[in-house]
Amino acid sequence: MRRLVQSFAAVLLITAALLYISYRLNESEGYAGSRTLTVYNWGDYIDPKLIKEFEKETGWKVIYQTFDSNEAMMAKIAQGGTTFDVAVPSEYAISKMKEEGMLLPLDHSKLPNLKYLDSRFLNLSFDPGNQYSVPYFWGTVGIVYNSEMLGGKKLTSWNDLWNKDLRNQILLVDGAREVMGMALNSLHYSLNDTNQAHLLQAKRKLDSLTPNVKAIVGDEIKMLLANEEAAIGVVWSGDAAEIIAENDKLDYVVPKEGSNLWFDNMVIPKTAKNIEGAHQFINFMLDPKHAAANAEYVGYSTPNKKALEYMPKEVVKDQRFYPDFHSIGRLEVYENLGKRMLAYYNELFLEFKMHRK
Ligand code: SPD
Repeated sequence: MRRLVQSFAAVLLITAALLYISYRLNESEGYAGSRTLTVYNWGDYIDPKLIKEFEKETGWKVIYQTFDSNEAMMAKIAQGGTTFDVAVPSEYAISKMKEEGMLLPLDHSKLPNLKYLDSRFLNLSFDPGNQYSVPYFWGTVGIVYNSEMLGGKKLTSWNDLWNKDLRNQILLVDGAREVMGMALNSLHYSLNDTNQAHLLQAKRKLDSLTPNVKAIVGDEIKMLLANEEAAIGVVWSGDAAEIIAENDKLDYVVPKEGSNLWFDNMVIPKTAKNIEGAHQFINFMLDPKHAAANAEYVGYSTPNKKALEYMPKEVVKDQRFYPDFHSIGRLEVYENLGKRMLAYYNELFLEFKMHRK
């Protein structure tokens, strides 16, 4: 009898240990359980203090993972395995994720802080009625440059980048749409162009930029430019704002041929496990004080109108980062060009990256 009790206790102990190990594994892999909320966001795109504050306020434990492109984010969500409760795609990716049934509709009754958003960022064509997504940050793509390193020269155009004097001076953001868009705009084509001859022409033009390109990089682009490792960067506006805050010798311009106006919104993927927590997180980030703290920390432009009241005047009045985008006719929003065309843009961009090696 004693042996039986001992074996039973041993089995119980082993089962408990296995359950604990599996729980910890799931937790570290980001499988949302009943007490956890898994958030999938761009790198360097949140004030970490807000995550702590959210955990304290709601009791959810946040598992936070990052990505560096819409393509990587969509592939990871589609692949399953890890389930995410909140993600932050850009507009064309939202349109694609909707099309592919990857998103859950939002319950607006659980998002009372929606009222603080500027209506310019609501009801946009990629998500009418904001059924699936709510604004997080927005911005443009442009050129950040150090005019002192360029002998006092000012840049105004994409085509300035092809100047032979700029050998090894340019850092490019690692984004297929951004880099292909720059080449297309430099040729006065739309950054949503789907004409194969135009796309090949843009790719050839990119290849001819190679001698001037020092590197194609992710978030480290900010540190490299602020430390004057290169004179020029093709970047998202929020990164430019952060770089300029570190080194005021730099300036930011949206090139005269045209550029991209983008929107990153919060969504709940279809595979989410913690839908209640996901709504709480989204609503928390929409709180004006939280949105202001977040914008000040990451440097990107907030779509939260009320939040602007809590931010320094010189920040929100800076037309480089808070432009009246309706009056800038030359800005275009990326469209969802369909699976095959998006894959083609990626392929051309990858070939350009290979060409540099
Ligand atoms: N480091 C955070 C970068 C987020 C940029 N999102 C911009 C996407 C534009 N399509």
